[in-house]
Amino acid sequence: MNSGFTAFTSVHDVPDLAPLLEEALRVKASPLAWSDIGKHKTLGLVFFNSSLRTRLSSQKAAWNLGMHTMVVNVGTESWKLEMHDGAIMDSDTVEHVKEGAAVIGAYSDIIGVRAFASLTDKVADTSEHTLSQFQRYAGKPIVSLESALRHPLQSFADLITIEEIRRLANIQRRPKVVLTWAPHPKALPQAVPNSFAEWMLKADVDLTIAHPEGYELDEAFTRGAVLTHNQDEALQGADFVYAKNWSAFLGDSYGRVLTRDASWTITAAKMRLTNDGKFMHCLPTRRNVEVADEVLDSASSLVIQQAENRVVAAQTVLKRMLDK
Ligand code: SN0
Repeated sequence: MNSGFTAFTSVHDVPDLAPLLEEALRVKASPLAWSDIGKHKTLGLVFFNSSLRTRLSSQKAAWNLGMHTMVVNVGTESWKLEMHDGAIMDSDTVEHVKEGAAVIGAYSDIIGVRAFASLTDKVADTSEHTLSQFQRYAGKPIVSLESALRHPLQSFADLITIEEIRRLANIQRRPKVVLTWAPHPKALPQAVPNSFAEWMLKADVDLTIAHPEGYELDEAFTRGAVLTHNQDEALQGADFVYAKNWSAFLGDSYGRVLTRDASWTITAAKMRLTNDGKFMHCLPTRRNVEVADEVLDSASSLVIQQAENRVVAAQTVLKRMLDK
């Protein structure tokens, strides 16, 4: 028996991971087996930030279920939304989220929202301000398409990918999964690593997180993982290497780039430290900064499979919401 979702914004919305994972594998095996359940329903997709995989995979997932989709890019092709209650709107924001979200809600049965961390306003970011304003005012179930703190559809797709490889390689023990910080020219959010950690810590794997000093994530997401500043040590025996850049989280360093240390780039030599490990990244990635061509272009890279599984993850979540 499925338990339907009324929201999907974190792993905490999932009562039990194992049946969800099984359901995803069924969806992947027969993507068009439920092509009627979304008939005459509309998925509204709201983007405050750029997207390639999320934008396309959410639409594809909805179409596989018979749903219609509407996409709006806030600020560039819709009015710039005011997010703060009580604001005096005499500047550049044109429409308040109270109306904006309610209108999108009136046109949609389910709403996906992408709203990255600002990386400048830590209070707003850690309270998931944009996502929660949508939850408050849209009046319809919300799916996170990456919020300030999390990217649950990505983490779910990552879990599906790991499970597929685990079965294929017939790994009976708990696989060793290493999440490693990698260098990047820009300050990026912590959402992907937070979320990946949160999902892996609930899954049947052992998680190690490696990052340079100063890049500690919020321990609410990482408690229970092995934490280290030594990447080489972390990579020993790894079955999966998940590389991702993030900016600093702690204290006054919030949102800052503290180092671009190239010795943290994932190279073929680094991969040789692993247990014939597979390379993972959520994409987009900066080639030869986060990860060397030789790794991305090798047979050990799972990045395209992860991206394919974004459709499966989104479709499984939408299916559960429609089942409700
Ligand atoms: C986003 C992030 O959260 O890190 C989305 C990842 C799914 N990534 C970026 O914004 C990359 C931007 C860049 O310039 O490389």
